Amino acid sequence: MITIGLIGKTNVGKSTFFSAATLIDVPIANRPFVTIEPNVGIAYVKKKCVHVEFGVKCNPKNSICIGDYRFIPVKLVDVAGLIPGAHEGRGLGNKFLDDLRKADVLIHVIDASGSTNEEGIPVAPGSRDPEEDISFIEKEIEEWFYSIISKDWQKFARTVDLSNKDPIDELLSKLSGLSINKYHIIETLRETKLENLKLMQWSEEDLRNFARKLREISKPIVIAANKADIPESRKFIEKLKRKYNYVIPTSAEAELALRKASKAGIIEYIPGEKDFKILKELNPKQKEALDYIKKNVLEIYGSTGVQEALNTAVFGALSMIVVYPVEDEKKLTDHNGNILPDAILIKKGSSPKDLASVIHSELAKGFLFAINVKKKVRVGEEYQLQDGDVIKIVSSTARP
Ligand SMILES: Nc1nc2c(ncn2[C@@H]2O[C@H](COP(=O)(O)OP(=O)(O)OP(=O)(O)O)[C@@H](O)[C@H]2O)c(=O)[nH]1
Ligand SMILES: [Mg+2]
Repeated sequence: MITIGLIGKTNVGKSTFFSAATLIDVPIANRPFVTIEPNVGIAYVKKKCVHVEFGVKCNPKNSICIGDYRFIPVKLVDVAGLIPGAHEGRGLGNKFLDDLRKADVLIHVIDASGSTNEEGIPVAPGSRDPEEDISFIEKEIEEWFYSIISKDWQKFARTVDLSNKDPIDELLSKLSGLSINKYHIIETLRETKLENLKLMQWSEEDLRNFARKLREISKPIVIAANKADIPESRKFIEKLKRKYNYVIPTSAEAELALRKASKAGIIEYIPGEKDFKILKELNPKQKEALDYIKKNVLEIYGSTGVQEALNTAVFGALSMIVVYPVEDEKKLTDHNGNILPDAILIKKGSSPKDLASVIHSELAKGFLFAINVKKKVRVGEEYQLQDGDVIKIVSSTARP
């Protein structure tokens, strides 16, 4: 399962984001260092379900379908917050970043309203420029990568250089557990122009460049510009959007309130939507809270942004698509008769055989061809899967 890590300065709303996305109750408070041990839970990315195109009703097994949308599970990890100098041991240090080793992508939650100083202590909205938080956090993440890579480097480099071993394989095993694959290493070596240099010849600067690039490639970052409900955030968000690739205004607090109200049956709300329906008589406090969300979040940004941030991490930063494998291409079912049971997240550019290996290695071993069910054509290994494809795999090795 894809793992998304939440990182950021302390007291910016990481745990609020986590709780809103997973509906797991965790400690949240307006002071630094509330979270110490990581919180792990299941969140969902959202895509228009392919059942709509076929005009059928689906029976989801590995995911959930609400209205026209398929919600596909991903793992979400919320960790303790950082302050500048964490790698030198300030605040809680940065050792807990090890809880993010398995993350495939990071959502960097910032206080876009500028209402917490560099130590995470509450200050008047607008008084801290959130851009400064982005640079120090990225530096801390880089330091963390660097410390893992540079550990015992001299010895490692000498051993690899003096042996006949492939440096790429050796780097891969040195970094195992960091959710890094061969492609990440090859790409990093190419971009840092280190591919033809012996490891022993790498300078300190080369090692730093390698660490920085590897982080960018193996754990891309999406920025959740949180506390977007506070008016002071608007000017900062405009500025950030011009400078960074993925900046999603979020109000984790609004999403948490809407999800809780929906669970309690007070409103009807589908995560990521721009509106909700009131189902019950509201008390004045509830009415005030929902009006605030409508006026300061939904009417301005079109959603609370939490779903969009999750979606951007998976479909944007990780370039994943959704594919629906079926066993019966006429009925769109698995062998138990479930219609469109599974929605699989897979990298853009993957082939039907890649899909087979995601489902089961046996299925991939005997891969013969696949059927593109929408187009009603046979496709081979060379076919590039498209988002929303429904695929039947034909293999000589039976499915276990
Ligand atoms: N206005 C506003 N406040 C928010 C939002 N999200 C979180 N908060 C508040 O920000 C404070 C910190 O929230 P947490 O979720 O505990 O922050 P954290 O980043 O997990 O903090 P630590 O675990 O202590 O590092 C709480 O008072 C939240 O209610 C938001 O979208 N808007
Ligand atoms: Mg927290």
